[in-house]
Amino acid sequence: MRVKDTGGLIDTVSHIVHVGDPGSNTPPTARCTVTPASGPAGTIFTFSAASSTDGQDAAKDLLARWNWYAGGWDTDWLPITQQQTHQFNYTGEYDVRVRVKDTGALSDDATCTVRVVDESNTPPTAVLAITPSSGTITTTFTIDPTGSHDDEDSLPYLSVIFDWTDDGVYDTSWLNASQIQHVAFPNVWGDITVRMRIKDTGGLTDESAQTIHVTTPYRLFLPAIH
Ligand SMILES: [Ca+2]
Ligand SMILES: [Ca+2]
Repeated sequence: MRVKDTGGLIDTVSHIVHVGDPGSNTPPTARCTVTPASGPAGTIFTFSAASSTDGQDAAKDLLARWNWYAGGWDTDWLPITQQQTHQFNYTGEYDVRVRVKDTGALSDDATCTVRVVDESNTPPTAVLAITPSSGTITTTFTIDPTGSHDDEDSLPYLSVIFDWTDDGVYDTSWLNASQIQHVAFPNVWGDITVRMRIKDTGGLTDESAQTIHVTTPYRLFLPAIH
């Protein structure tokens, strides 16, 4: 780097950087663990990257640096065996990032998610109303979650997710709890249990289910067996 002043006088400084062939070195595998995983504001979370591994270097030779929020790194390079503690002042979910570096300067990132909860928060109550309670495969059912309630959050701040056929797999994304859904069941009939999970802004949940009966509108004539 050369610096020139307004009188034209110059000074120069240089730094050598080494660009090496990684050869047979392979990057480490970063791992992040945290205890506890959640707590109220002010909780001291303890983070560790000590379970990170590398194909060439022993754990004592691996270095880690930490990032508590989005943005730049918050620590220098430290031994991975050195635990880190951090507190968060506001409720929410935080993705804490760690970068682990081996002696060959190859690196890997891992993330720990911690949840800072409002301890005074109480869970919502899920209320699911499906009408009609029985119909055919051409019936459009009205799925009404709006009887649900929460002591802290009003209805539009609550989210609901549905498992239409009670197979344990949710079939929607998180939807606004103030929205009424209209759903038909053209491919299944019999007793169908619709399951709904509701979530408040603090992440607390409740569940409700209702069983409806769906028949085919066609008369099925089964063969008689003699
Ligand atoms: Ca390596
Ligand atoms: Ca609540």
